[in-house]
Amino acid sequence: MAKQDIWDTLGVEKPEIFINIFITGEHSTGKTSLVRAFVGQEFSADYHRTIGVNIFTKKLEMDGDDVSLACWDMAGDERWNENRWNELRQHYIEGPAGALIVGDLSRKHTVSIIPEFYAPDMKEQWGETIPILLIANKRDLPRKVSAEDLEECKNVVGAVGVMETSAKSGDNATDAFITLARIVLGR
Ligand SMILES: Nc1nc2c(ncn2[C@@H]2O[C@H](COP(=O)(O)OP(=O)(O)OP(=O)(O)O)[C@@H](O)[C@H]2O)c(=O)[nH]1
Ligand SMILES: [Mg+2]
Repeated sequence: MAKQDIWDTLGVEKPEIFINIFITGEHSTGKTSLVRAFVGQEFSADYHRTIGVNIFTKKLEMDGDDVSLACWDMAGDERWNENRWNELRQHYIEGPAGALIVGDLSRKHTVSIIPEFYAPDMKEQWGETIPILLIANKRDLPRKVSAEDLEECKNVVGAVGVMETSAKSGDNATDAFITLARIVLGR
């Protein structure tokens, strides 16, 4: 397949301000559910694991400007595919302006694996300076990860911040994307 960019793929004209955001993290942490909440789709309790990557776009108004966000929702299971980023690069040229790395507050290993794998992987592939916002999702469930653990994770990773969210209740779900967009745009 020839190289193309996302706007060709979507059949729309490239907007003036647009941002690519990558969403990664272990499988079943709620990445797709968060993006769905952000773009206004209903929460679903069913789990349909993402295969490869899904791209969702959403237009925001920010300080009087139209900003389009392209959210690249990665599959957690793709962690095992060493070639995953190369496969993505073959079809899409631009990398992310920022990343949400998502852990699940009810499953501790999904947070501890962020400094072990997801954050270094993101930096190695796409650059040390890409702002990473840590997301601790499923705050509606009994938590297995303390606020102190999250803060430590944030410091080790050098993340720009950490937010607790619930895609189920909608708590902070949209704010997570807007916060990262504001950081990326310096607004
Ligand atoms: N209670 C609760 N469940 C959630 C929340 N977010 C997602 N879930 C559930 O967790 C499961 C996995 O959600 P997904 O959004 O598919 O997770 P994912 O990270 O995209 O998973 P992969 O695509 O496999 O990487 C689904 O059953 C969701 O309904 C949340 O905030 N609270
Ligand atoms: Mg998914």
